[in-house]
Amino acid sequence: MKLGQIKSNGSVVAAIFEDTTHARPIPDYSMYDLVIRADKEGTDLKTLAGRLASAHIEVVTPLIPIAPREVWGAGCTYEISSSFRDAEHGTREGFYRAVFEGGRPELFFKGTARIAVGPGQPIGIREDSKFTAPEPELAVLIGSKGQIFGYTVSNDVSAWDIEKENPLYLPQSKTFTGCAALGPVFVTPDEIGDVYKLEMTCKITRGDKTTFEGSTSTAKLGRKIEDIIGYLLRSNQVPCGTVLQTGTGIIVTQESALAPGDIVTITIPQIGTLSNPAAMV
Ligand code: DO4
Ligand code: MG
Repeated sequence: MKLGQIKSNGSVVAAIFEDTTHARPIPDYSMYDLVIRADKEGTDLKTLAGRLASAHIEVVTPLIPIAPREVWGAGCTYEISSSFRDAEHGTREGFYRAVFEGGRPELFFKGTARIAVGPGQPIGIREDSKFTAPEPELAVLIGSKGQIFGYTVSNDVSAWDIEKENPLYLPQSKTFTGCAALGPVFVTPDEIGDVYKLEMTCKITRGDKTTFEGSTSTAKLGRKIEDIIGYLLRSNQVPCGTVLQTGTGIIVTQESALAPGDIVTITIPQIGTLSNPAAMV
């Protein structure tokens, strides 16, 4: 099942998507309300949504699929992310590789719903960054016990030049207005298939010019998603409705540093396409 949020009768409500532009609203429930109820009752999200959804189908535009309580990022989960950073940042040799290979994953806090945007909404370029990059990532929506409610496409927008200046600046490179894009929908675990066999593509366009094209597969993800969630939850009771971005396997070039008006389009065919314009924040 594909679940997200739409505007229906003037309110933002959860909805079951039949295809990219048609959905059945779930009146009186936001996506957050829905997962909170599924979490409390221990109900399967798909069964609950199916029970509460209207029979009628509306023509819709997908909004951000949840107002996330928290957004977290995992880093250096793909070899290319750690080797790029070791080469680029001139850090002690193997600094990032040690994280890719280590038992403990890199985890960082992106923010709350305040910093998150949905399909079509602007992602941020910091005014003090000259190299802000999209990081296309598979993301998971989790409950209070770390159970996975769904998978979505995400963008861990990052100011790479600030991170490069000094790794201790990582929080500033990762957290700012519009630093996390999510959507268009969550796909429930029963429908996603093998999460370690998802192809992902990213394209950046500037007017009619393509400034970057790249792809990866979650087959290259160096960790099990459940293990990353396990570390996230260690002595850290993240709330139901938290989104975890699982790391990037696509590294853009310096020439494709985001400029205002660029459009970043990320696709995972089993989930959909997330497209966002970039804007100064
Ligand atoms: O270590 C820096 C951040 C890494 C990251 O965000 C990623 O690999 O996706
Ligand atoms: Mg990332």
